[in-house]
Amino acid sequence: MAQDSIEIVTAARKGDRRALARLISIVEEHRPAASAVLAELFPSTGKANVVGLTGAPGSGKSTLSDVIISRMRSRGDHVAVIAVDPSSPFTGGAILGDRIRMQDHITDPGVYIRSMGSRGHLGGMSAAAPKVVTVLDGIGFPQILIETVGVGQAEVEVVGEADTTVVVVNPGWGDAVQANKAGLLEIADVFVVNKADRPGVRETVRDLNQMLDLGSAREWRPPIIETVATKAEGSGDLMSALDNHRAHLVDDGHLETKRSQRLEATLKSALALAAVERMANAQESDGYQQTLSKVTERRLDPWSAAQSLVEGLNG
Ligand SMILES: Nc1nc2c(ncn2[C@@H]2O[C@H](COP(=O)(O)OP(=O)(O)O)[C@@H](O)[C@H]2O)c(=O)[nH]1
Ligand SMILES: [Mg+2]
Repeated sequence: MAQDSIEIVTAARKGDRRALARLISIVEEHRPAASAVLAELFPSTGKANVVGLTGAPGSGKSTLSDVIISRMRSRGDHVAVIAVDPSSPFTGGAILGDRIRMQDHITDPGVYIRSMGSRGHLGGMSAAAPKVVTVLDGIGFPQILIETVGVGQAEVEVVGEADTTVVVVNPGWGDAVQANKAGLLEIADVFVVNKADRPGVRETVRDLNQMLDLGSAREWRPPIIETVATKAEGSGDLMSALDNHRAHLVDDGHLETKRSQRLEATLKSALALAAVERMANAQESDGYQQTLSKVTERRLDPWSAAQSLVEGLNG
């Protein structure tokens, strides 16, 4: 088993995309081979630049991802994309105007796109995301993009895996306010006002600036970039903003701190999950039925019963 999974890792490192897809499924679905895969890959992680994009459905995240992919590819970098957005064209659901360009990327061996369902993972998507990032980083992708809808807490947490978080809003009354309410203001490293070909750009930029002024002082003030993703307008500014944020993180040692904190958070949630799994095993132990009978017969209280079952596991 372990040997098999190491062979899959080796194949994936050589560029075998089917092997990579298998690795991701293994860790996502928490299959028995997951431990060996993660143990093998983890030591080579910490090299990728991870960029998260979040914002309301339809704000243009996928179109922007497409633009960013093109820019990164023209620099020669390989790019992996994790699309958590259920409305994403990457999922093959919606067929959008940018389909043709997207197909270019799909056939580009330097781009790997993987969609992640928001259900069906043990511990939820936020537990699966760090593992998927570990696989992509460990395989050697220098650039990882995570696209997610900025609505639910879980989705926002997934973006927490990113070194740089881009929050996408659109021009129009109240969009910036909505983003603020969804908790996106605090997590933004870069704001993008996409669809800048539409009216209301100035107002939206002003709203964002006002909200940033009202917030607590930060070492990094998120720049506000205007883009028309469908025409790749503003893509140069966006790439500069991403580079500047990256440089800020690296220069002042923030990247190390951020990553250490993220690893601690991952350890804590992995620990909680491991505990839950272990406790679930307790329900299958020999003593469980006996203990349950004692509880239903009111000979033993449920709290002491739980305690003794947990103690029974140690050994
Ligand atoms: N007018 C205009 N439309 C855009 C722009 N960017 C994206 N769109 C369109 O907005 C729609 C949603 O874009 P998509 O990237 O799928 O949004 P997502 O749901 O956030 O990923 C698509 O029809 C895009 O073609 C833009 O800058 N201007
Ligand atoms: Mg999308």
